Amino acid sequence: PIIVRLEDYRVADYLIDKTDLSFYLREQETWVQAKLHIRRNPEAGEGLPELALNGEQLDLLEVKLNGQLLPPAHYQVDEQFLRVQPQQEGFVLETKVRIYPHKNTALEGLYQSAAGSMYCTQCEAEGFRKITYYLDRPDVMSRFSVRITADKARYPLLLSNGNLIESGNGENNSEHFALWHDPFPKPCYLFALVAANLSCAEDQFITQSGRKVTLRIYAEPSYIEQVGHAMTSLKKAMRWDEEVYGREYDLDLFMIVAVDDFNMGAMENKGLNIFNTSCLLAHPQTATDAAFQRVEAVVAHEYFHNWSGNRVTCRDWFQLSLKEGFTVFRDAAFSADMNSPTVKRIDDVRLLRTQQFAEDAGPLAHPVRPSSYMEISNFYTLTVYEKGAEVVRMLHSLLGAETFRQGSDLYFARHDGQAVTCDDFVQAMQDASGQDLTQFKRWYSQAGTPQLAVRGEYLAEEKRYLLHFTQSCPPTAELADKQPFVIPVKLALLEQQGDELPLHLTGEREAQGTCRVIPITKAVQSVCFENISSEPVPSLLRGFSAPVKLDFAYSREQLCFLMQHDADGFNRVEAAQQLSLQVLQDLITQRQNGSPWQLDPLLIKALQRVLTDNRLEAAMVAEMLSLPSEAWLVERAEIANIEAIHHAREYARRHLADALHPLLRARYQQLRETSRNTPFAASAEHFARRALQNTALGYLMQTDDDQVLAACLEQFAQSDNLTERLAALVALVNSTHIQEREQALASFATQYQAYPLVMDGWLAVQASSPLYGTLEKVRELMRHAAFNLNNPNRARALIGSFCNQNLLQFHQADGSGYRFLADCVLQLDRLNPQTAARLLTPLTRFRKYDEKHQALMQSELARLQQAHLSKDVFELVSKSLG
Ligand code: BAL
Ligand code: ZN
Repeated sequence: PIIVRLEDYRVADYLIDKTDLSFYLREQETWVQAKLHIRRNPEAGEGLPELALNGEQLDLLEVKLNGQLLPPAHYQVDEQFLRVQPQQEGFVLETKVRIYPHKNTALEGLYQSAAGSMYCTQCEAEGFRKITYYLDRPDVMSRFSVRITADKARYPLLLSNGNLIESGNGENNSEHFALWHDPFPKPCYLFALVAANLSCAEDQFITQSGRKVTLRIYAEPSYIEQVGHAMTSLKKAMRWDEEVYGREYDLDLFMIVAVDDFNMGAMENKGLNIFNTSCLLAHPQTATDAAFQRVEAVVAHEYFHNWSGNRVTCRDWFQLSLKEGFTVFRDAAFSADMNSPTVKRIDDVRLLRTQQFAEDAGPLAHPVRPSSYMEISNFYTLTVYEKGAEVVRMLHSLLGAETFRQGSDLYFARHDGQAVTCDDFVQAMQDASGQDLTQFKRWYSQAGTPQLAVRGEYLAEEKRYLLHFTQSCPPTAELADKQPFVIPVKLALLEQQGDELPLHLTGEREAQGTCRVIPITKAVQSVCFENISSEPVPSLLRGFSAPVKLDFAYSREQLCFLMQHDADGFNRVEAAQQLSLQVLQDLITQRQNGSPWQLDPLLIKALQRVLTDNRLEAAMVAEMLSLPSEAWLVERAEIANIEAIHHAREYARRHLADALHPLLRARYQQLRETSRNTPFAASAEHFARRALQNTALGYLMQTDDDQVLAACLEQFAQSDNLTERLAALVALVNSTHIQEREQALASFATQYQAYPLVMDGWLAVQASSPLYGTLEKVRELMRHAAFNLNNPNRARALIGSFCNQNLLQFHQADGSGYRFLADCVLQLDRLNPQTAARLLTPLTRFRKYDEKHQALMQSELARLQQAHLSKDVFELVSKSLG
């Protein structure tokens, strides 16, 4: 495959001012006619070069130039391009092609979902070229008119972007048509089409300038009862974007369509978002609290793209983080405002630290703005999205909220209607703030997770406290020697009572507040605080103010102190996590050395205090009680011994459960009682209650207490919501109560067989269970009616959960888990390369394991390399093997 490089970027030779498309959707084939009003790009230089339109998997039927049929000798067509030699600066090119949406299992371009009951599209990044010949690149923006003709009875609903201009009967009586026009020029990756028979939920929104916008969410009739939360979320997001960013919606109609078969979570097509049902449907009985929060976040994310992505888009795909990093940052701030900001931040940092840090440390590490790719679909990564959002978040911290808003206003005003770069975004922030952000931009070009080592030094006689910072960043494929980053460190100093000290830096006239953001810009840098009368405990990197690995040698007593006193909620929980991490690392070493278990009683005491502190919010208690995940323990290890990690963590859970039993039980009973007597609500308070209740239940089920089993069964049978029911099921599946477990699994399957998304949970629970989700069980479930390899959600729920959540079984010493994944990837690659490539991730993380495991993982990658692979999987395999 060809490697595409950022340095080779050139402006397009031609532009397409107007795009008129006609679709004829017929049973076994679809015809697409395109009429493109093309002109020479004045920025591209002299002369009339050849026009090369992208096109893949298209049967070309006809080409016309300025209305004249072009004989085949006057154009060239191959598997990737249609080439024509223009004779004028401006001309009209028409093509007619035939495509086969019913055979499209890759779910890119135009395809049929839900067993053929609907047509839908996914064009980002390069799916449009599978629909018609076009300049499929984001810097070519065009005004689209789209005419769709299809069978009236089967597809009564015909949708595209923008406004409906006309509709009526087709030439053929059984058919009808709709004509849509989108007044906003857009790149073709934002094109969308839907033809289906769906129900609709309708609402409206009055914008800040008083315009009425009609809101429609379309879903299968059996799903329509589950879209209310999405609609509420949409209206909240529209209001929030006006209030926080001054962004108003710009069309009279905003539509969302839910589809079953979708590679991504959702897609921000102009005026016509298409959503994976997993990110749109939410009803208490069929969606967990996590799903409620995901729906709210993704609905907002796609809506926010209308400005950060659509009105201002990317010049090329290397700039993907321009829209994704910024939009993830925006949706995270929205979710924080709608729910608990601390919990939201903890969740985001957890994902970043386990998954993105692992990506940064593996063979697929790449900068937030990558410099080359074979297949752009492989770059919809945690680095581009999550680390990209952290980069924007750091700008927000460094500039302050007000100046950041001025920068964002300037960015939107300056670039509205344009396709721009990450540099343009930073430039707007620089111009608005007057701060030189040249060094800051290294975050976009250097991959790898920086390490930030910090040492405190107290000078009693001088009443000074110094913090010595040393930053470094491991080499990655694109760059060995990294230049220092700008690392904003938000910090406070706590005196012995736990109060924050005034922060007076040497050289300043007076103290400025008690919590500050200090930019660390050099490889080695010290910061000195004046008037410190006794040695403080620093609260560093508050709210995780930079995506770095912080290393400060906290004693366990200091961590207990921070757990009790830190005013920063994130760091308070972080202290608990760091304490648990230290204790677990002791246990892992004990397991590896064959020495007896010795769990540091300090952790028990600290958690007892957490459970008895009545002022502590339930959400905080739940977070502090949760032990670091196996994935995080892997990330923290030099060489991860999964067996030791798993058993050490299980030992800690059992030991803590016994030690905290009375407190956990009392708390559980009280919370379950409240849940029983309170109707479900999707609110932060309810999420927190259920989180703590379920955490307590998880611990309690580690103990031999028949009353706990009874309580678990009661919760499973009587809860009014899926969060409680599923948590009880997880506890049962991971218990030794075989009969109860089997009964629960069977009754769950009967109850929810008509709800594929709930059955995904059922598959995932079994695949994730180290006791139960053995490989044989997973293979058996692949033959279950609830599973279907063609559907990405099912593949992720079963295969993805086994390989990512069930580390003990996946990393079995005989390599059977690795072989299983490689087999699945091979099979899926023939159907859906994007999803196959995504599933492969765990095999690419081999660097973390011992030689034996590494060899087994690499031999599966090598086996894959011998096969006929898609570009997607080939790129990951070849880069992993180096
Ligand atoms: N643009 C692809 C899906 C998303 O990030 O919104
Ligand atoms: Zn996005």
